Amino acid sequence: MNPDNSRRASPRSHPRLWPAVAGPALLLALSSAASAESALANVYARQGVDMGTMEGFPNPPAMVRDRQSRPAPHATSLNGKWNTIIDPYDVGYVDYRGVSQDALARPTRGFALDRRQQDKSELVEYNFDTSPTLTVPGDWNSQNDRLLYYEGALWYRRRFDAPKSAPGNRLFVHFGAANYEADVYLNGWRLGRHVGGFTPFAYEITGLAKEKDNSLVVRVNNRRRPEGVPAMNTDWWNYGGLTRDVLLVQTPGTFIAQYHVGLKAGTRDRIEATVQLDGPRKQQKITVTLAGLGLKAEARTDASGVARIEFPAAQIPLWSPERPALHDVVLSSETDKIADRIGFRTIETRGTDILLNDKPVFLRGICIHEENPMRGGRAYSVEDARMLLGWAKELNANFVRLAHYPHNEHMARVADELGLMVWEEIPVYWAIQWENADTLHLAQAQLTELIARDQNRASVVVWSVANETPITPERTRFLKTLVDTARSLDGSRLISAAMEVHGDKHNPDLRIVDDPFGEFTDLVSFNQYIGWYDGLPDKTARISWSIKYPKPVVISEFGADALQGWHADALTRFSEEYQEDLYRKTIAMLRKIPAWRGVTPWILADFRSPRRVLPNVQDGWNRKGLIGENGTRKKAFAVLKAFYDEVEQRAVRGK
Ligand code: GCB
Repeated sequence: MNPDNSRRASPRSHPRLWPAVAGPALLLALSSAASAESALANVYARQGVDMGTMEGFPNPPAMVRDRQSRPAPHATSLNGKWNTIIDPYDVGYVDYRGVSQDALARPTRGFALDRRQQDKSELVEYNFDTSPTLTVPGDWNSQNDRLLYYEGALWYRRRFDAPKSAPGNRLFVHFGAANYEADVYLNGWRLGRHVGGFTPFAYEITGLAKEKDNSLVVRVNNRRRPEGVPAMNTDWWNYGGLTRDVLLVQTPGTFIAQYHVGLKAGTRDRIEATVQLDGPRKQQKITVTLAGLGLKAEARTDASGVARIEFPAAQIPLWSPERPALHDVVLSSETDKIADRIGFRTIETRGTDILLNDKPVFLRGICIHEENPMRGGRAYSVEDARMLLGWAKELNANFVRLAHYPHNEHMARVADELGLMVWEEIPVYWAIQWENADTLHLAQAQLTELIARDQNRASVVVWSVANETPITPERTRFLKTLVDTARSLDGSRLISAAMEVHGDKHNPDLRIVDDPFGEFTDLVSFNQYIGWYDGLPDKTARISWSIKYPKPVVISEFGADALQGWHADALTRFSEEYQEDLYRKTIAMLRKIPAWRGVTPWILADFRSPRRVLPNVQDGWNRKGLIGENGTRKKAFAVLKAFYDEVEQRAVRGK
């Protein structure tokens, strides 16, 4: 495997910034007479890719902000119906000897060509025009019964006319996410491959796109693979497809490719902004304006297109769950302008406390999968985000853990608005090839892309690098590299991982947390299932804890399956009463941990998992939700809400 994302500029080249758009930019007007070939050659040259030898090393995706910061007319949606071909044998990609030519810059065969039969004698054994459609964004599994369990290649094709554009503008195709791997082609030219199912990527198509009837073809492959991130085994559905928005994004010739605006480290009254330009006019004047606060500052970008601007911002209303203050921020260069709404806050730990804006806070949390149980399938829209996070607010949560992979960008934006702190995570889950350098690069790429996307969201307070991983030196080395990556990109958030609890040979009621990786995290977070996988709920009363690190303890999971609407006594597995009793007893158990500073029970709503096969109870669903698949709250919902109300009241009373 060669995750091409790993070839992007080293995150260290821009500390606290983002992966750079590689190479010197070369401007190509849409209207220019440049041939597609030279246009593509120029795009590749910019990215240091040799077209002749690109097999296995497709070009790294470009970095361009999506619709959130570049609204219409700069962004045009390619959402909607796409023609699709299901391709379990990969016939659109490899020949009968198993050799692929499609990885070349100009494939000579295969579905990438989107060929239409020219005369009645020509043999063309596929036809996108007459193939069925799927809706984008959307996973394929929940759109067609035949695809419910499908894992393999599926081809998408969409034809479009290029948007009207001023001369000198550049054009990108931007994907919110494609699970798991995407090969992207425009008009028969290969743009590149992106690996990793939950983070955005974009390719430049300046000069390649025609005025009319462009053919955009994407081969998406969600086959699980041992060297992948995640790897073979997960407790969630492997939804495939173009699961998030697809957009055409137009930018000026030199544009703001990335930016970060936040409080300067260690201060409460200074703002620091970093801006990176991409394009030929690297040196420009940059202005940062927060009109609502009467603030404006200027600086010039250096020869690499980067400007750092720092300015005083006394008495700025800070962001918190109680008052989620967001401020209009406009960043302008001489050629470009971007608007965002940004909150300012601090998050840190002191001893065993978590401090938000210098005040101790208890994380009243809940875990969430990116799934809309009522519609079925992956959640992707702002409405989905409002529903899921609205349920969390109803629990009186102030914190959500977006498990187990980066969720869509709406989640953090809606959390910004609603006042929910967020834990974001990459799918380094259970068993990963800890000694495989490509696997590590892929995990780093996903982390880097996530941080690049969400670094301006005040709601995001935790980057988590793993879930339930085994204690071995190779694993610890792997995860330590991810911590270093996260800290080098963003020193303003807490780093964590959901670790595991271990037993003691001599004392069956002792639970130990002493994972050596805990040395490198800011929180001691661990999943524990006493009363479900480990004994019955009564056991919780006998447990004592040995937690090695004097850091804030955040329980990242506990829970029990309950089939919504099934009532029995509290010892009957899968009944609502069992789950309710377990929640009561677990909360009582956790109260005895002196450094306990937060919890995210597993989980907000029932979600699909192929591991969960018990007929009439699970039927392919993990039932640990506090809300059933039809949206009905289970009894344990009220138990957790009552606890959160109590914690909130105590905080208000200052106890
Ligand atoms: C865990 C995993 C989570 C599972 C959950 C369960 O520890 O982190 O992904 O879904 O347990 O339900 O067993």
